[in-house]
Amino acid sequence: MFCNQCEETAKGLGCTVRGVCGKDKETAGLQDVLIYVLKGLSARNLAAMKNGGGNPDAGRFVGGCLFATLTNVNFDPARLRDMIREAARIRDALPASGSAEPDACTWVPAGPAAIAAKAQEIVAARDAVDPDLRSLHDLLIYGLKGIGAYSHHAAALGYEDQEIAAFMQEGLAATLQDLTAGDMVGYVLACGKVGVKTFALLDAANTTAYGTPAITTVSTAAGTRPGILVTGHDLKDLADLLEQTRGAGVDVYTHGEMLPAHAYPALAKYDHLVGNYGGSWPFQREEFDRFNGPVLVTTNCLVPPKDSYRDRVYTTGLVGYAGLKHVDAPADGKKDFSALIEHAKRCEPPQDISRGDLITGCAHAPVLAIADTVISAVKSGAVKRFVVMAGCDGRHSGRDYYTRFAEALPADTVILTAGCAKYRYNSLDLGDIGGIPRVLDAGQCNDCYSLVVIAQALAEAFGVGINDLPVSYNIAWYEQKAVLVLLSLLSLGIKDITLGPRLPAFVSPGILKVLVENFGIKGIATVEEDLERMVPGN
Ligand code: SF4
Ligand code: SF3
Repeated sequence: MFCNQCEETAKGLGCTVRGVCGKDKETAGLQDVLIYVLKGLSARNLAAMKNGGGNPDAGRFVGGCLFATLTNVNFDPARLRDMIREAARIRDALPASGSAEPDACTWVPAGPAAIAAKAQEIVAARDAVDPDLRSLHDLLIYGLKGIGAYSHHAAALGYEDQEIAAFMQEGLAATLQDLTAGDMVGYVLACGKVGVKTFALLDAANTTAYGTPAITTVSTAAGTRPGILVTGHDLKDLADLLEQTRGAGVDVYTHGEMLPAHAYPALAKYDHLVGNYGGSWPFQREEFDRFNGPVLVTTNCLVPPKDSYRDRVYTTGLVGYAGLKHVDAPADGKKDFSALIEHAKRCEPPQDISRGDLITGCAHAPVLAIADTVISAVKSGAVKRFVVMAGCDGRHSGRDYYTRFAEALPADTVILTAGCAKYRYNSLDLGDIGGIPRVLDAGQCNDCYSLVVIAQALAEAFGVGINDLPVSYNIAWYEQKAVLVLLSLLSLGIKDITLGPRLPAFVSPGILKVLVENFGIKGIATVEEDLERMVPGN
């Protein structure tokens, strides 16, 4: 196996024996083969669409499969094998696009041995590719995984966009062609642009379905009734579960990336949505243990469970792990959570691990509603600088850097955040500046879109370019959704982003040089050095 797609990749180079995330060799191979067949499917479908035919639903399928290969989503070989078979079936139902079709368009996943051999071949083929070109291929595929994930969330709420669906397929098919590095740079930048479009689509889907978020204080205390813990990013799963648990005598808690759900009126209206339990995904093994009740994992990040709570974990959607219970989506889309709810009733209430109240819901609408206050605070000098500290959390011990950085920020700075990175500092009690919370949490990682909307509105109000605002970027990444966030920020022309805790292993020295020269991307150094650079004269 070879996998280098996340920040925790072995030795900062690549996982070759077993993933640090827990992904084994077989699963890694199946994910590689799935991507390979998706490339062939995409090439065929694009050719068919050019001729007025094609499969209009293929984009949705491709997006879902890309999502399944994202870090910490699907560890289940049986499910991945089914996806490979289905991808080949969809591909083979499309007309062949000529005699010179690439192998990915025609290769047959005949059985486990053929798939394993293909997986080996895919890994070996990487070595033959120029390192810079390979780096661009990786960057594009990982950005596309982000698009696949976010477009899947939007699709769950009935929001789809043909341009986004077509781009996923164009990007996949591009990696089968003999393109130059220049051409691939074009695709990578286009991926960022389509990323912004995908974020906007998901924002529209979430706010239409669940209302405009409001700045909200969320309790982290444990109640006295049995509970269900919902983690991941899928708001629809939470909404459906809340509806099905009405009057059931159990409480529902959010975990990790589900925290911002409390800010949406159509979700907050349920009295039995009582609070947020625990922190970000890396701490789930301890937190799920102490929760005592069932846990519903709707998306990334799933960590291989401990035996002590394994029977209480339910996966759904694209999340998979052999041996865990899975809640399927039937054809009518109505998931049945009754087994999980009955399970909860038999459990003890959660142990209390509270860490004070948390503030969330500082999305573009509520923040722009107080734009006058924000603008006057900047003009008066009460707020000197904003620091965007969005992105992912992770297990890397060096991530305490983000806690120390947040603590060291001067009292006249405001942190703008989104994603699970915030758990490193959202319980620090950094106070407020004239009523503006010093940690403005826009929501999930996809709500980085809100931060962009806020920055654009500020730039317009001050009549300056986006890079001339008093805003610095100190982004933490872990998985491929964050790769898309980064590409999206670059596509908007945002410069001088600091990225940590380590730079991606898949960025070659040559491509890093391009990123540094054109965009001013830097890795983190020490808190003191970075503070001096990002908040000059602090
Ligand atoms: Fe390794 Fe990350 Fe890939 Fe898992 S997702 S195998 S930890 S690089
Ligand atoms: Fe987190 Fe997995 Fe990236 Fe959505 S839940 S930001 S790491």
